[in-house]
Amino acid sequence: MSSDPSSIVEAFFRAADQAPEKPCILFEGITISFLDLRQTADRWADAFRGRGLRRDDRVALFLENSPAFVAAYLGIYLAGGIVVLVNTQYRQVELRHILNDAGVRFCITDPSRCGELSRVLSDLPSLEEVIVVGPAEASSTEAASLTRQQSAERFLEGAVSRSSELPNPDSVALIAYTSGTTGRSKGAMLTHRNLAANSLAVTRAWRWTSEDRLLLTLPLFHAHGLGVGMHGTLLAGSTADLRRRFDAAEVYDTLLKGKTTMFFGVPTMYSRLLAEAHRRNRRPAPIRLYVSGSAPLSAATFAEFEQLFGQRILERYGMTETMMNLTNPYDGERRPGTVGQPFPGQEARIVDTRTRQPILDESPGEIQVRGPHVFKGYWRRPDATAEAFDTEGWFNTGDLGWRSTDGYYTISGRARELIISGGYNIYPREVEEVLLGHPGVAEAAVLGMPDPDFGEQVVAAVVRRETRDQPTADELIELCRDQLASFKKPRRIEFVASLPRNALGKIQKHILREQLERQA
Ligand code: MLC
Ligand code: AMP
Repeated sequence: MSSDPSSIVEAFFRAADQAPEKPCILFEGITISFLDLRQTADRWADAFRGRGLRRDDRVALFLENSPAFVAAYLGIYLAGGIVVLVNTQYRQVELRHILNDAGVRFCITDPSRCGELSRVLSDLPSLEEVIVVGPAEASSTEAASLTRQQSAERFLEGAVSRSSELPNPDSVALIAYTSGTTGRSKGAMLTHRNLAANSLAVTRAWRWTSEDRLLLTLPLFHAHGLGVGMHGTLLAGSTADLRRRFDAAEVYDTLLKGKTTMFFGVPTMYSRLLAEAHRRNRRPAPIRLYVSGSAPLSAATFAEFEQLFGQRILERYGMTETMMNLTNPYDGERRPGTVGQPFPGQEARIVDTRTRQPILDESPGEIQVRGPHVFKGYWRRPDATAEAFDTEGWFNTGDLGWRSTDGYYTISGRARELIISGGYNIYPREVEEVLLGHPGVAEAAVLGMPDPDFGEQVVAAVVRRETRDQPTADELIELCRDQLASFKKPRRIEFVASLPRNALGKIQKHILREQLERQA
């Protein structure tokens, strides 16, 4: 028996050697075999080497889902580079921070994102070249606003598919930005070994085989779509039916066709699939596995899904720094409201939030995790890295929860201020800073309130200055949309006379929450 692969690239090569002609990605009527993907990835690597990419240089993927995303992703690894993932909804504030903080040399993007990039290009001294993936005509018009750009076609011209060395397992593979509780978001560094170890644990736990066909509508720029969906596909040698984005009606139609064996989604996707089921009179036949994660799945959604789709969703819990941590069992009881137990080869425990000592089952505390999947630290942030780890290598997740006597973990809240809307994370501070940038805003506080579609929604309480041109709610929402990803904009803005503060002047968000609930 061969040893476990120590990188996703190695796992992918094994799968490609074993079944080169097997479909790896299905996308908009095109079938990409494992061999096709390997050859294109090799060409990306060759092109990067030809452009002088050095080991550990950072390359950003600011790109929609497509086979090119996956080929470029693997190509960067093969050329020895580090991938920086960028949410395609990010706008100037996030782009400026991430691309500069990571010191990105190359950025791969789509034509429709060139406009946003051109707004910040002059503030990105390390960025040498933007590579635009897409139809040549679209690329040339949209990209005209960018000076340092060329099309992917030109970039790959003359590049050949020569073999490359496998990545060093302990080198950083990926920088994924997360957790900006204080100040700006931090880059979590995951090594090739971290990614492979986690994907192995996931594929084993969920009995993923080369026979599976995953319907993949999650964005590839986050842990869920990439680390779970795409890595699992490459490692298991299975097939991903990849979509540009999630659309409930399309997903429903695909499920009706009966070829899908797995679907992974955030809870918003499941509640939209339920709404779709109510509009239809046919139900899809059960598939092998439905998985939910990235945000809490309500017991009501779990129950209704079981009733209408005849299946119990498997809920699991993960985060950018660690990929997947806890999972309900494949064979045993999938218990609603819980996230199950550690994946094979990984550990978890609950500690007291003050003493950081392990505590008894059924008592609430902070979840800590440990294992080969846990990241190496935050990029150029030794202070934050030191703070994130406890003694003996336990990582403090910042999530609160408890463990039942029979070993099931339940997440009960978060130790850090974080809003999760439709599976996307929003740090209140980031939105508050943009609001405070308006000359008519004296004070701002942002918090998450319940939302029927997204789980939580962004709500802002704003104290206006006594000026003549006082901003309206719409103007402030527009300001946020202009500076930040649109999903971070407040859905509701309440103008208040003052914010509740304690004796030390700190805003008391729990009191504010009660006020806003009364006003809603
Ligand atoms: C989109 N919009 C959102 C939103 N998604 N608003 C709040 N929260 C969200 N999650 C807004 C857009 O800004 C836009 O606003 C409008 O909705 C329509 O945009 P859209 O792109 O058409 O939205 P839609 O397709 O409906 O997107 C919903 C969604 C998407 C649920 C399909 O949000 C999504 O793919 N979420 C998955 C996120 C994910 O992969 N998370 C995993 C992170 S990893 P306007 O005003 O501009 O029109 C992680 C670790 C782990 O957490 O455990 O997995
Ligand atoms: P991110 O930083 O984007 O990786 O988001 C990770 C966070 O999402 C975790 O720290 C949790 O707070 C949350 N999360 C992920 N999965 C679940 C889940 N199944 N239930 C509740 N929260 C979850």
